[in-house]
Amino acid sequence: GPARGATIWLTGLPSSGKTTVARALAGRLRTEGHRVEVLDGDEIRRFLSAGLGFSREDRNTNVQRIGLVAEVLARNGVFAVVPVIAPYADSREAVRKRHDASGTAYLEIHVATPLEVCSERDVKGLYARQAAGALKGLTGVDDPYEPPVSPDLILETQAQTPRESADSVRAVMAARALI
Ligand code: GGZ
Repeated sequence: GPARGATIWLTGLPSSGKTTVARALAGRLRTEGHRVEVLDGDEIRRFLSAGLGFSREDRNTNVQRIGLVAEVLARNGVFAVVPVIAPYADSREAVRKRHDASGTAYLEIHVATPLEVCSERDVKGLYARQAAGALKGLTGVDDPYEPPVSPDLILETQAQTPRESADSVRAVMAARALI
């Protein structure tokens, strides 16, 4: 039959390693011949979500837009890999429901790198800017992050290489007969 797609959502704090794991996973899946799209939050915010900020309402709008695109792709046989913070449980649940409604597979992966490790990495300098008072409402510091209650997988990226994390996600996909 036709290829079965899925959305693989990587939720977690800034600098938790979402994008790195997403790229490693996508590369691996492409090598195996699967169709893959990475919907990166940073890039989406420059186009599809241009003009949105970081209020609860704007983050939820952003997450619903990305969820819509991911579901369309996944329903059409693509693996949509989504490294987006998605800090609010209710908006992640709405995305899952959208997938359930069309019988499209959805995996929620919690990139559970501890805040201290994320702020130490500080890939984009956001934690430093928050500490200096130049940025307000940073997820996990002075803005909420609601951890997933029952994710399909929890990644401890401080104890794993990106490749190992990608392999763990792949194992869940295999267990669900997605690959
Ligand atoms: C969180 C922020 C913030 C605040 C800017 N809080 O690593 P980045 O820096 O380049 O990409 C991150 C991006 C987060 O967008 P998402 O679409 O993943 O977030 S959400 O799901 O909450 O809509 C981050 C940057 O925006 N950034 N200010 N205050 N991340």
